[in-house]
Amino acid sequence: MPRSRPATLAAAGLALALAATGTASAAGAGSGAPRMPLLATLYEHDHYRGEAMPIRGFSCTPDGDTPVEVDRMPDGWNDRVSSIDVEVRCDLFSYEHENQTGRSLRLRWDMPTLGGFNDRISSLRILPN
Ligand SMILES: [Ca+2]
Ligand SMILES: [Ca+2]
Repeated sequence: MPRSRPATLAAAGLALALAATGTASAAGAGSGAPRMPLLATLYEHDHYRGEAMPIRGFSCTPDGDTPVEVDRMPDGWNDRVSSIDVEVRCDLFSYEHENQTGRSLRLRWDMPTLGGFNDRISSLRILPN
């Protein structure tokens, strides 16, 4: 009887170790998984300065990939974007309001300034060009 207790504790310790390993490997797989291609990078200030927000999704190839739509900007990014780096093969439509409404601006290449769209962008759609 005195022997069964340590055995039970050892088994419990093993189960804990396995659980911890499982959690760690799941997190590792997540961070090590291949990333979606970069489609565009949005910047807080003009000329690609300040905080940057990358947008990833299906690559901009014309073989049936779904357009990437950002119906509303992530927290802190509404009406903030001042320059955009658009990856080759992508067309980026930026919109004044959420859900691709309001005035729109089509960007086919990098834009160091956004003119009338400065600090106004509230949604996006990205298509192969
Ligand atoms: Ca800005
Ligand atoms: Ca807006």
